[in-house]
Amino acid sequence: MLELARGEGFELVRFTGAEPLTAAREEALRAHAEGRLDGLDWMTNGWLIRATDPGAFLAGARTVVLLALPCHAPEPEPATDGRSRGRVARYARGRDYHRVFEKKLRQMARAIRQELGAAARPTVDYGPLLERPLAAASGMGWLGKSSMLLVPGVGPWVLLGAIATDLVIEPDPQLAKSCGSCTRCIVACPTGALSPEGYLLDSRRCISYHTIENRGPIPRELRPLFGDRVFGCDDCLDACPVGARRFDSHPDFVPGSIDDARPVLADLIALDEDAFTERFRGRAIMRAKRDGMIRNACIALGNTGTSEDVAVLNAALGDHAALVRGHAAWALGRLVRRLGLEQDSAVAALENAFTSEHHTFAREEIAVALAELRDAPGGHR
Ligand code: B12
Ligand code: SF4
Ligand code: SF4
Repeated sequence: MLELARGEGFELVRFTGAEPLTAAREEALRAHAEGRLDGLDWMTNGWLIRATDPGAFLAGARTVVLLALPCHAPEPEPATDGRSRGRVARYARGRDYHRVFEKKLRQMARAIRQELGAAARPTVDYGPLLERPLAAASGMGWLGKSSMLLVPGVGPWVLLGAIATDLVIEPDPQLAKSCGSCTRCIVACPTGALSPEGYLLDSRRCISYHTIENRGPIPRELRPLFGDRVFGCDDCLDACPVGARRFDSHPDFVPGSIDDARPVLADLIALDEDAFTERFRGRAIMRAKRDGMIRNACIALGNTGTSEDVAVLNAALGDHAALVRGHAAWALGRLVRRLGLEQDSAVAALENAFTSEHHTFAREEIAVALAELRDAPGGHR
């Protein structure tokens, strides 16, 4: 099995038994009951129960093979063009890891069936299998206070896949490691999404959840905390002292250019549906969909843009998606107030947009943006 895995380029491989993960199940059901998984609608109690039982994933399963690929590529050289740029989480800067894993796992599973005559079922991410507690049970790493699996020598910078099989393979021992008194990830989280003692993540406050999974409006009070992030968030990973970067990133996760890691926000906002698909085909960013990604770009411009970006947000007020128009209104108000820019033209643009706006959400956002501009120092009442 190790040879098969190595043949597919997996250096990190561990085995665990296929018994139900009772402690993880209890924790996951508690997370669900307390609303910490709100918005992840497919994660029903039934899904979580199946996802903590490898035997439900593959009838007769005896072993789960855990496989990891490192995803910590160095930051590309900073751009010198002075344009406002967003930030994409490291795991999403290269090829879509689902595709990278799928090909390798499918080939491994086929070899297990054909060469070893055993049953095998692979998965990456979408499950139903909770990969972090399984990987912790296999001794691949331990569960950190950031809720990430931390792997000695690599820290949280790994992506996981798994294959359940009915082969009996000696399980690897769990690691006797913990975070100790460290709390860096909890302190670093911009939105307080991690519980004060750590280990518990609240999706409702997590930038990663909102920028990737949330299809609707971003809660207004969270938007200023997003900074320049347009897809995912790495703050609790970046803060983690574990990992001496022993493994280089898998080459497929290395960004091809600065635009893969730090896209120009105005360019994102200009993408229509076809151009979005053209640009992000084969990339994890497709998950956010065009409207979600442009929404994120508007927020990032509001938080970090310059006076040159006012025109970009003015144009976004006329976007075909109400989700984008509403966030563009918020972002325009925030940009103008943050930079102390002359407000009359922004007020005029918002008033103009309001007269032709019929969508409730977008109307409300324009009205709030106008009210905040009028209340701001130098604003007109
Ligand atoms: C849904 C999901 C998310 C949701 C998180 C929802 C949530 N509240 O946890 C969102 C969209 C926010 C998200 C964000 C991210 N994700 Co994600 N995500 C998943 C997914 C699909 C399911 C994880 C999940 O929510 N399970 C339910 C929760 C309750 O359980 P859990 O976290 O899996 O396991 C916990 C419990 O079982 C508990 N537990 C287990 N045993 C015990 C015992 C005791 C006693 C106790 C107290 C607790 C306990 O501890 C575990 C950790 O908290 C997995 C893939 C998969 N199929 O597992 C990827 C996955 C976890 N994500 C991954 C990644 C890379 C990320 C991001 C880094 C992406 C980014 N850069 O933006 C962030 C990191 C955020 C963070 N700090 O965790 C990787 C993690 C790799 C790793 N090294 O850990 C995974 C494994 C995907 C993959 N195939 O590689 N993600
Ligand atoms: S991904 Fe970002 S927002 Fe989510 S828990 Fe980590 S630091 Fe907090
Ligand atoms: S930052 Fe510290 S507490 Fe958080 S996961 Fe890493 S080692 Fe654990």
